[in-house]
Amino acid sequence: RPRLLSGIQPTGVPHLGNYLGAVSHWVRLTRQDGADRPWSPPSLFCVVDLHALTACPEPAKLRQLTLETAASLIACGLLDSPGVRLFCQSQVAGHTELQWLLSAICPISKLQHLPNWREKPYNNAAIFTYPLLQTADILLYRATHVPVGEDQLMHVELSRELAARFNTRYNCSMFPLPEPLLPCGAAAVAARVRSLRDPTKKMSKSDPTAASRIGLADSDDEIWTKLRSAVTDSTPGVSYDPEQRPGLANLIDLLAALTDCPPAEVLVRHGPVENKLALKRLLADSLLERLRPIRRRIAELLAPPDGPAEVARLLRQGREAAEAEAAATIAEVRRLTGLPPL
Ligand code: AQP
Repeated sequence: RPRLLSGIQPTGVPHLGNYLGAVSHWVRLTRQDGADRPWSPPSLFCVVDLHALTACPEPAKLRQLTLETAASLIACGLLDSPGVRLFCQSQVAGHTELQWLLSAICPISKLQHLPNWREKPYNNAAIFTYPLLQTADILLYRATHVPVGEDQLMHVELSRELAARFNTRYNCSMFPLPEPLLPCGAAAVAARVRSLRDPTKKMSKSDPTAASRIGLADSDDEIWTKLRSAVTDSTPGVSYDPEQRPGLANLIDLLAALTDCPPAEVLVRHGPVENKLALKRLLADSLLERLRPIRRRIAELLAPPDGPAEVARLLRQGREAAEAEAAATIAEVRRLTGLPPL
C-alpha cells in the first residue's frame, strides 16, 4: 500500500529551498484527505541526524539543530494532518542495521557514480556510504513514494535499484520500488531553488555565505537585506529567461511558487513590474506573509517553559510509530537473509 516517507538533515535551520522544494510539498501531500488520500498511515518524516554526522558538527550544535529542524517542520504544519509522524532517525535502531545488509548487496561502482562524495569538503567514509543509509531510511518503512527536491533524485534511484536487487537476491517481494515525487504544478520550479549569491548553485544550508539563503526563522530585516542584495544581472528591466538571466529567473520562480502562478505569467499577474527592485519588493511581501506565522510558531515551540517539551513529545510519538514499522521489517529481513531473530 502507498506509503510516504522523507527526511531532512539537521545541518542548519531549514531554508526556503527546503521549504518550497520539500516541506510545503510534504504538507500538501499529507493534507489530501477523504477518498483522495492514498497514503497508508503512518506517513513518516524524519530528522536525519545520522546523515548530519558526515559534516562532523559540534555535539551541542547538532542537538540544537535537531530540535530547531523538528520545530521548523512542525511550525510548517507537517503534523496537522492525522496519521503523520515525525521522528529522529538515530533513535530507531533499524536504520543502521538495514544499511549494513544493503551494503553487502551494493556494488561499489554504484556509490562511485554518485557525485556528492566528491563535491563535499569532508574526508570520511560516511560521506561515501551515506546514500546506502538513505536507502535504508526509505526501505525500512517499505515506503513507496519519497517527496524530495531535484538534488535527491539520484539517491531515490539508488534505493529503487537496491530494493530490486534485494528482492531478486532473496527471491522475495520484500521491498516496493520507491518513486520520487517532485513538487508539481506552479510549484515545480521550486524543485531546485538557487542560491541568492550564485544562481549556478542550489540554495544550501551548508553554504558558508549566510546571505545565499533565506532561513525559515530569519527576521523581516534579514529577509529584506538578503533579497535586496540577491545577485541578478546588468541587463535593464525584468524578464523571465532562466538561461540568460538565471538570478532574476530564480526570484521570479520563487514568486511563482509562493503565489501559485506559472512563472511565465507571474510578471503579468503582478505587473507591471518595472524594475528589479520592484520585483524584490513584491517577492519580499509574499515571503513575509508566508514566513511570519511560521517564524512565530518556531519561536513558540522552542521557547521555554512550554517548548521544546512539545517538540520532544511529538518526536517521541513519532519514534514509537516508526519503531513498530521498523521492527517488523527488520524481523522479516533477518529471516530472509539467514540471520537469527533478535
Ligand atoms: N535548493 C533547494 N531547492 C529545492 N529543494 C531543496 N532541498 C534541499 N535544497 C533544496 C530539498 O530539501 C530536502 C531536505 O534536504 P536535506 O536537508 O536532506 O539535504 P540537502 O538536499 O543536502 O539540503 P541542503 O540544504 O543543501 O543541506 P546541506 O547543505 O546540509 O547539504 C530534500 O528533499 C532536498 O531535495
